[in-house]
Amino acid sequence: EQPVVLTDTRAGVRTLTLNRESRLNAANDALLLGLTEALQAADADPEVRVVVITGAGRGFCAGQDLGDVSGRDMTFTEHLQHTYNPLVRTIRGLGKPVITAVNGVAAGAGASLALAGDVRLWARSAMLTQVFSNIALVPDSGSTWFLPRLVGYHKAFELMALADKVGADDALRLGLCEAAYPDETFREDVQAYAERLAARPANALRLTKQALNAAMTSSLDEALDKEAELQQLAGDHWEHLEGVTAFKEKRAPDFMRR
Ligand code: T3D
Repeated sequence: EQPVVLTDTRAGVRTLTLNRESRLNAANDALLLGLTEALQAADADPEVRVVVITGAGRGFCAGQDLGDVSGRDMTFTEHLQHTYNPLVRTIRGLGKPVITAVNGVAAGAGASLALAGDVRLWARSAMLTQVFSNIALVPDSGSTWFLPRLVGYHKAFELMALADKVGADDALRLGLCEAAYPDETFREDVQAYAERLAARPANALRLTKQALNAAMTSSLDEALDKEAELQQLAGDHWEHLEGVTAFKEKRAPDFMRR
């Protein structure tokens, strides 16, 4: 049987592909726990500089597999705390950039996953829908946190209440993705973007991610203190010396050397 999360590494880019194609990669526990584990493994692997999460086939992720809910031996609260919440925390806490490469429909918790990446790249035919209210649930897996910060309270409420489908043009306009690429070249375009990111200074990006995530819930005062603390860690790293030396020598910096 095929694994529910496929792993591939090329040029410092680890691609994790959700692999339940016939169900638009709807999430069962094996997929959620497997993805979290694969992210942790990518974090620990020095060969990996950037992680991409994408879906096999025509879907990105259709959210919770609705075939798996009834007869479950966990409450909703327990289930979220056991599966989705550690996944979202792992993405945001990962010391490496995570790209969510939204190749197709992202629904429910799949929409939350699409929003959780540090960089969100869409195929033109991708679509996001906050389907939770279709089955009379509340948005979870971080959507109540991510979406209003991106589109404001009122648009978030509308998208959640009506479960409207957001296509690539609207996603670009609303700030739900950084770029939308033609379906035909999507996988190569994502790899090229990821390789650009992989060539950037890994330590500085790790600290930048840490600073931004802290600032999302902090005051300006706290953010200034955090910047001052993390700048020391960046400034003491060889990458900084390489960047400054390259600038003075009028050459491109090499942040990928060991
Ligand atoms: O702890 C907890 O459990 C709470 C957590 C909740 C988190 C959530 O994510 S709640 C939301 C769960 N997701 C949904 O409600 C989405 C249900 N799916 C849809 O609304 C539609 O399938 C889509 C809008 C995503 C896509 O529509 P479309 O027309 O492109 O495709 P389709 O024909 O509906 O789906 C294709 C197949 O995938 C189909 O199977 P079939 O008929 O070919 O055998 C469909 O049943 C299956 N599928 C799609 N989504 C799910 C699914 N199977 C199981 N679970 C799904 N979520």
